[in-house]
Amino acid sequence: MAGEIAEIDTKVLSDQLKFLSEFLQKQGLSFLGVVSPETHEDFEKYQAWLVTGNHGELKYLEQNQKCRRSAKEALSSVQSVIVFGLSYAPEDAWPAPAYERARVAAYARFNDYHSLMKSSAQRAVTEWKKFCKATFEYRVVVDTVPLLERAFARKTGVGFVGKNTCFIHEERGSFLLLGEILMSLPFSLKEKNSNVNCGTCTLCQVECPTGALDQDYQIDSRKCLSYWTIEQRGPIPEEFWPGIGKYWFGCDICQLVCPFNKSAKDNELPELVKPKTYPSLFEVATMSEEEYEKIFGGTPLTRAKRNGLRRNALIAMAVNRDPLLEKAILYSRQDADYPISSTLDQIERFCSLNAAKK
Ligand code: B12
Ligand code: SF4
Ligand code: SF4
Repeated sequence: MAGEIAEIDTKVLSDQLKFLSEFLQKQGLSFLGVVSPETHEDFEKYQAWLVTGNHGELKYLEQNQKCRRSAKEALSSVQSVIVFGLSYAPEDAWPAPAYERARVAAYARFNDYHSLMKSSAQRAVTEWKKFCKATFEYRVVVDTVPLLERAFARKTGVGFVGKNTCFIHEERGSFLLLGEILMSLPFSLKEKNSNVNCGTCTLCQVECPTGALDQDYQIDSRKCLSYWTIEQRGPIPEEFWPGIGKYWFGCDICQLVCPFNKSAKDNELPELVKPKTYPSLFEVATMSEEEYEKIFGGTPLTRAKRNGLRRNALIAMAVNRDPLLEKAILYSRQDADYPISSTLDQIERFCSLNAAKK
């Protein structure tokens, strides 16, 4: 097979790439660029970040380091990494209007993006394969293989990594989920650095409610609301509760305040992104296993599991002084597995402290 690949003319390959990008577009995805499988300086930054303990309990970030250094670990024949994205810019504004209840992060308001993006990219490659008639090996990756996805996106040169650590497309902003097609075809690589950057702006650092972005270009996951409300299974320290009153699953604040996302709001969501509406915090806090499956099955919220969502909803209710909180506590006491029981104890303390402050 290697022989067949070598015989394909470079000019032909570059034309082919144009068609592949069109096939991706037809599937609602944007083509960002083609880069090499190695991550070089990004890998060094990642290693330095690990040493500081910024990943907290996310032990999986310590594993599979070789893969984060080179995508060859995921597909040994890989010669090119095709980077694509799915835009999902929400209509949201920040600060949120006073009457608004706690939010779910924008990426989680539609069905799980991993399978959505993976199947769309897979369809694009299948269609393109029929058209180009070349023989090659490939693998579609959306967060399913431990790659440094932002590093590949950055190397395309169509955007940069901001102080909020997100990959920001120069024109489309950062509400862009990333995916890659690892390919054995030797497309000509178009790596470059974007000329655009954050400059003197520090809005994301100032507005982050927990100080997670205090160090330029580095996140302290242990302080990020997204880490606590999505990834962590245990009780959430009370110092982070005010933020959970605004976002009970994930957090978009450091993106909503970013000037590069102002024009991105005009993006049209691709047809495959169908926004969902979720029930009230009371319903989430008191939902049964069956209700959980019915409401949240197939959405990114399952990452936090049923008890993680119940925990988050109870906290958001306590912070926002929801009139149904007492009723929710009564229900929750009857089904108070880890971490609900500790969360209920915390709520008791939190409410009596707040009552004393009045
Ligand atoms: C672990 C993880 C998290 C953790 C840690 C976040 C983090 N910043 O690392 C937590 C739970 C906190 C998290 C939160 C979120 N996440 Co997350 N997360 C991941 C995951 C699985 C791994 C990230 C990782 O390896 N981190 C380690 C750090 C060190 O690496 P890095 O952030 O990729 O940065 C590298 C490069 O950008 C580069 N770099 C950074 N700055 C600079 C500067 C220069 C000059 C150079 C040369 C290089 C460079 O060096 C770094 C090391 O290689 C990725 C998927 C993936 N496989 O990449 C998604 C991913 C990063 N998450 C994503 C999203 C959407 C989010 C949230 C917005 C979700 C939400 N709404 O709540 C928040 C955003 C919080 C934030 N400000 O980052 C998207 C980001 C898309 C984008 N446009 O950037 C990703 C890529 C998933 C995807 N497939 O789309 N996430
Ligand atoms: S997602 Fe929220 S908590 Fe996390 S760094 Fe951004 S603003 Fe801070
Ligand atoms: S808010 Fe400002 S500092 Fe933060 S990522 Fe956007 S441009 Fe950079």
